[in-house]
Amino acid sequence: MNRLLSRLGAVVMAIGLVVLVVSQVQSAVIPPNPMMTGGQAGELGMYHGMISINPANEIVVHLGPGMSPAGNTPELPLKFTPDTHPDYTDESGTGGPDWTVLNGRHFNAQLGWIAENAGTWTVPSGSAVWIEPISVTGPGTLEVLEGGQGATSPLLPMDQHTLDPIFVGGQPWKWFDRDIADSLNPPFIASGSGIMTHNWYVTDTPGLYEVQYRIYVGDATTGVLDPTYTPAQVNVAWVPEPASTAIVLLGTLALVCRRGRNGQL
Ligand SMILES: [Cu+2]
Repeated sequence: MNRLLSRLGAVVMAIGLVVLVVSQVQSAVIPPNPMMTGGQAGELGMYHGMISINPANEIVVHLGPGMSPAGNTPELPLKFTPDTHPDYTDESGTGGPDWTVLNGRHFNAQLGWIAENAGTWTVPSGSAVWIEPISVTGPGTLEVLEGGQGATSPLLPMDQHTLDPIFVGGQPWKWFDRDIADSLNPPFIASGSGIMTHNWYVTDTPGLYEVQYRIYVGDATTGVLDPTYTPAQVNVAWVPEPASTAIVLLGTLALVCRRGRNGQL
């Protein structure tokens, strides 16, 4: 009887091990998404460019921290998650993104574009609000991959990210399309905070990156600027997380010392 029980125990343990291994293989590993994770490890908190248009047809953008379920108060510069993060999985089989594009790379998705005072302003039918990088500086290449839009958008629900490259060659990217907003159910007006989009900033060369954006109203298809609206400009910066910041600081110090010797300061 005892032998039977111990054999039974061994079989149960073996099944348990198989279940454990299979579940580990199948479990999704997704990056810390500041806009939807609720305190997931590595979640840095949202940082927003809050966009509105005032009665004088001027675009107004306020930069500031958004919600952080982990209790963080994010501020500029935003912090890249280092390339030592876990290997993320391809979720395209279940309708999600293929997160493997982030593996082995430094990335950040804290910056979200969001409507301020949604419902109190709009643009004409056929028009859209576009975001355009007019200056990008940094030690390497900064790629931007398209993230998910607000939960009320039929284009890109919050949990769906195309991860398509955007801003390629300085191209503008459409954030708010009047006619799509009008077709929303519930309508854009009722969504309160409006359409939120967090794109993914990715690089293989960590360091200080600064992007100057122009936010303007233009044709919803061509992106050609409508001069009856005054564009806004904002600057956003990214640096490595503190662990790797020391290396960058050392590099900067070395550069300052060298410049000092050369009399260039
Ligand atoms: Cu957000």
